[in-house]
Amino acid sequence: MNKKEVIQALETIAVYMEIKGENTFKTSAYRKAAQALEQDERSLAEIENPASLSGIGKGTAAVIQELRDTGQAGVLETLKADIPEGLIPLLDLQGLGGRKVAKLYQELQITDAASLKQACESGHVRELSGFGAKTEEKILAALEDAGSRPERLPVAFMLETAEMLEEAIRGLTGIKRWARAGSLRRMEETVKDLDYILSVENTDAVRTELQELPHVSAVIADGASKVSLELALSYPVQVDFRLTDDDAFATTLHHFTGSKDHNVQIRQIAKSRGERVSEYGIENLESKEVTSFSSEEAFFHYLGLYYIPPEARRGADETITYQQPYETVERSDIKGDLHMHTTWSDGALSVEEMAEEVRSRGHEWMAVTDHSKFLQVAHGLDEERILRQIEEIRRVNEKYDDFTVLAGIEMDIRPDGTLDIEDEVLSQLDVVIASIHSSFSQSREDIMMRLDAALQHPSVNIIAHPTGRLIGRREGYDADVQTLLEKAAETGTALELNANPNRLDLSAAWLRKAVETNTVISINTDAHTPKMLDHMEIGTASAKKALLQKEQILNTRNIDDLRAFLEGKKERTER
Ligand code: DGT
Ligand code: CA
Ligand code: CA
Ligand code: ZN
Repeated sequence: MNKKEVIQALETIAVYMEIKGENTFKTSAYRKAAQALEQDERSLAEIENPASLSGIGKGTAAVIQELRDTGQAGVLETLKADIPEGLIPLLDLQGLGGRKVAKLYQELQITDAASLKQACESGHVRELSGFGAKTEEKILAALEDAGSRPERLPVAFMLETAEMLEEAIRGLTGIKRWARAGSLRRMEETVKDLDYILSVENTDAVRTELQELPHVSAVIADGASKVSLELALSYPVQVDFRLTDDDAFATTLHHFTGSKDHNVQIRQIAKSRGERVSEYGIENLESKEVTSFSSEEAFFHYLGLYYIPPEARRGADETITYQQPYETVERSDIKGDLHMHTTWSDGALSVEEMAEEVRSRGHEWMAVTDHSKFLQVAHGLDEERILRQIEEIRRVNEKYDDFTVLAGIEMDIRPDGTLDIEDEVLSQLDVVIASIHSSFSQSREDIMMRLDAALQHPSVNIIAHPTGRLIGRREGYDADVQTLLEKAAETGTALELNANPNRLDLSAAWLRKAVETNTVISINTDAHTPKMLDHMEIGTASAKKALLQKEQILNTRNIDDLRAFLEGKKERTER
């Protein structure tokens, strides 16, 4: 386990103990230990003896070591076994936390969503001290929300589901080739159901095998060309498998990749040539002859088009763009990542460990951009700690001659429009990211005033997550994105394409506008853990959807060109 995971486990232990009714002395020992770890700038590997930290006693130190070395802890496992399973999801309900759930369990013997609902409806919950009629109402509303599946789920959730499923698909026999299709292949922000195309020889055998996949809770359809299943996960998820012979694989894949609007355009192109496209191939309407294709690429070529990446099949202008050779951006064009966190704020690894992780992904440069002091929950850095961190970053950077570690900060733009860090310190950093993490409900005017303060500042290079949304969960703040795009271009500031699949702002539609305004885009993972560095793949897919080209994307530059961009803003403002 890395530091972030250990801190989470310690907090979970505290909550579970609270639910069980253990005394506050015990629970607060775990909370204190979590805090002590959080406050320390070193990663877990670097803290040899956790008991040496103030706030960590012998007992909790042993638990930390156990978690670090084995990924598990005896106390936590025992607690999990003791607590009714149904209570755990209640902890995530809006308005409920450890203390409230503990009370519900201990005083009303509530053990799951059903018993909670019943207690609310019969008015028992409002009688508990610290609860009231309003709380009761809110709990009922939250229970309702949690029970129903939204029609479309965030791509982050569906990607995880798909990866789990594909692990199993790879183990199936009798499949010649297979591919993702539908909205997930197109990397839409939200996805309704999963689609796969399978090239099979013996349909019957595969049909049976599919129904034995893990988590299958219902068979919705079971035919010779289509098997639809329902998986029971934290939400029910439908998966459509199209079974085809190998000759029709490419056209079936194209057909069921969509989008619907893209397919309409393709059909029109064929029609104008006296042909008809179907999932089985392209039919000449006169001779009735059907041509099949070995790949989607061959299919597009036949229609006079270059290969259109699935992400770009929006039914916008892609069938015009791809009449000529056209290059968007590929993962292999990406040379670095400018937004990530370390144990100095709320990240999982130290500067040095993070550098190793980024370098092992084939990158040439990176920037460490921890939070600034306004973000107290993330243990943000003040001026003094920034200066110390710069020294640390320079030390790590010295180790490499093929890799550059830049010193940066993710600085808060405070609610009143002031910037969180003094100019004198900002000017010593290589990269400054500015972002809004507070007062999201301000008027558009106030939000734009805040963003403008950052745009106009000579040291600010990037505005991070420029809308602040969380897909499926939170709308974000009210920014005038068009103006933001224009002003960013004017001032030599880049806007972030946040690669985290829960965020993905800017959206594809706005990125497409960025082509017109000629705004530089920085694809940033905003990684807090090493695994999150892999979100670069998702960010790149998002850029592809908008048909962005290499030149517009900061990450495709080599270190010298990157530095030229970063320093360009200072020079421009000094003129
Ligand atoms: P969603 O709503 O996130 O599942 O989006 P898609 O695009 O995956 O939609 P889906 O699963 O209904 O269908 C997959 C693709 O199949 C869709 O993009 C277009 C294509 N398609 C071709 N013919 C049909 C049809 O008759 N019905 C539907 N629903 N899709 C079709
Ligand atoms: Ca679908
Ligand atoms: Ca489908
Ligand atoms: Zn960040």
